[in-house]
Amino acid sequence: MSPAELKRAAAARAVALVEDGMRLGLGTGSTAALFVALLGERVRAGLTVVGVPTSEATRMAAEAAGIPLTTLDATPDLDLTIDGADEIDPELRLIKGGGGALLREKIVAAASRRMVVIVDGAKRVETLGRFPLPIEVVPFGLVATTLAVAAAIRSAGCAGPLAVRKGADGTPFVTDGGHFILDAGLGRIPDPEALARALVAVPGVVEHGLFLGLATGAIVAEAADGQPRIV
Ligand code: ABF
Repeated sequence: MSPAELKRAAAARAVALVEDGMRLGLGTGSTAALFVALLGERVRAGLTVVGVPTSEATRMAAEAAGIPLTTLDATPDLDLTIDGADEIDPELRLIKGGGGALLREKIVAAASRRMVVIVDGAKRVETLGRFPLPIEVVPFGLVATTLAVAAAIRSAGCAGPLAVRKGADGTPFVTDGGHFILDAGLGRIPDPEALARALVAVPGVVEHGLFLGLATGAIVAEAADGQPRIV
């Protein structure tokens, strides 16, 4: 059973959570894209919802799927956000931002009464950190900010390489907000809350990919006897 099949199973289960009239946060990434496509089918069959996309990519996908969209300014109070993740631990703490959309994803998740994460079982970890932690920073003063981020990481008991994310053309990847991303290969984050506090204290850090206390539920699809099983 491929990761794509498992992602689709998780996305399908999430679509069943959507009720008529809901204001939805629409996540980013391949799993969230499957959710958007399936939600579009229900909208075309008569479901009434309105969505706030977490990225330009998701905005385009939702428009193509026929999902009515609004902005967070017009609809600042959302009922439910469905989004993917790069890692999830047993306390529903997440690493997100592998797709580069962590800033809008976090703003939208924080504006939602519920945030349900959709992932395949490979994303489940006991301790966060195997996936490099994305840290969004302003381009101004990049070297100074990188040094300060490295010190913050050490202060939280973590260690590992820190690299500016590059695009396919070798230039820095630029987020929807016009920022750069530092990817921190930490291996293990023993105290995510301490690391989050240390990172937000660094001038130049816009946001980081630790989503703590935001997810209210998770739909994890694992393979069991060749069939997806939701746990
Ligand atoms: C977004 O997409 C990101 O926060 C996360 O980095 C990524 C997960 O991607 P996928 O669903 O493609 O594995 O949710």
